Amino acid sequence: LGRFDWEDPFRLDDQLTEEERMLRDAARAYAQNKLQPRVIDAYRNEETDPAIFREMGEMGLLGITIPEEYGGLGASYVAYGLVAREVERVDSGYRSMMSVQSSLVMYPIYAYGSEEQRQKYLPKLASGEWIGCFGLTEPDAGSDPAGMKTVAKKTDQGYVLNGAKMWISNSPIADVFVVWAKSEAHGGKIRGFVLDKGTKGLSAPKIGGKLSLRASITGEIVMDNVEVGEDALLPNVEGLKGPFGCLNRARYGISWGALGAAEFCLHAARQYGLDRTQFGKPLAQTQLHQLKMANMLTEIALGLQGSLRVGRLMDEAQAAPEMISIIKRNNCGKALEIARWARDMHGGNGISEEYQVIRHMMNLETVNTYEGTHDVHALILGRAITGLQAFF
Ligand code: TGC
Ligand code: FAD
Repeated sequence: LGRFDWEDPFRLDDQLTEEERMLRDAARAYAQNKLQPRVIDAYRNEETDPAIFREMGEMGLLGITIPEEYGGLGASYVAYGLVAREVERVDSGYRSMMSVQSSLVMYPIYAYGSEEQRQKYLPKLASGEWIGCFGLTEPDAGSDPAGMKTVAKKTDQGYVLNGAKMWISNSPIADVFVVWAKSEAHGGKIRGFVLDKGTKGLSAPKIGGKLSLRASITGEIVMDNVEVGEDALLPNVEGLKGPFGCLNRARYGISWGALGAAEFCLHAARQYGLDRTQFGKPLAQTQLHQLKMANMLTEIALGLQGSLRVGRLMDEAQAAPEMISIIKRNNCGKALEIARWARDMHGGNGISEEYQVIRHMMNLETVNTYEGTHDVHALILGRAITGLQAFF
């Protein structure tokens, strides 16, 4: 008979390589020792510490799938997912900072950029000296990015960009802005541009008052006649497949990350149930408490196996976007449900910052929405199942 470990029900650990386990353990140590002690204050005060990027860079956690010659580790997508899980075990906002930098800024520069752009940006983004952001969403174009209004017009020296991006992670503290715009010189097709902080006409005001993801700063990107040279254009991609190529990777990482948050919630609910006595016995000895934990454990175990499978396929360049929609949608939706259960199982204490489950619950509302909402991923899958598209 095999052994059973409730903390690793399907023996995920056995399915990892030695390098993946080492990276996972390093990320866990960093997250628990350096991020966990500051998260409650950061969340309460809605403060993002830019030093976190430098720390993550030193640990090698930024752009870990990017080849070593550009400052990455050349690690597997499974390793990337494991890191996301450890960081999000502490807070979805910290994982957001890491995954935007890695999948949405370093990846497009690596995959679509010129050699000069790779050399200029990747090492400094990998070390965390520079912070990056990714501007796709606009005030009137969220789920439907094809409806974007940002335009790039050709000039003698390069391009002039006009438009506004909304809900952009990291933007108020960013040095590097990957933005997507309709380029008139390319028949109105969507093209990517890399903008540097300080360029005239470029600003990134903070969006305040978020009740979710408060440890990760979010802002707008305003482009008011931003003039850039030809060298700002990402030369090697055209159309929506540019930003979607990045989103595939970030969505995949989120599928692991959300389950890290869910695991925190299961562990917290278990401990609370063991410590708290009502009606003369620990809550953990009641059938309802156990049923909820069994449901949580089952969803987490199944979700992790799904992410691992898709990660292995990504490493073989065999993953389809629809596979990523399944795991992003499932794992975010289930993690949110698990966090809500955990909040409930903590009773009144569940609403206190001290017990942390409500922070995860609030964060997961964003995680379930960004990178394609729960329903948008259902429509992507519905289209694949029927061949009929129901978006419009
Ligand atoms: P559609 O006709 O489906 O496709 C247009 C072109 O794009 C290609 N494509 C993909 N390529 C690679 N990977 C994918 N996943 C792709 N999906 C589509 C497609 O082949 C086609 O190429 P071509 O060459 O034929 O032109 O486009 P549509 O306009 O009908 O798309 C509809 C829909 C709903 C699927 C899509 O727009 C969508 O996914 N919407 C959700 C938007 C979204 O996810 N936004 C995320 C913004 S970034 C963010 O949230 C960061 S938060 C990060 C953090 O803080 O952690
Ligand atoms: P909408 O598209 O207006 O959707 C509203 C509702 O309508 C949703 O329930 C949706 O599922 C539903 N809906 C939409 N279309 C359909 C349809 N055809 N059929 C049925 N239902 C539909 N974006 C970036 O580009 N970069 C970032 O770094 C970034 N970071 C973010 C950080 C935070 C904290 C948040 C909250 C968002 C971030 N986003 C970012 C934006 C995010 O990707 C969008 O919020 C998301 O794609 C949804 O777009 P929307 O908010 O415009 O909602």
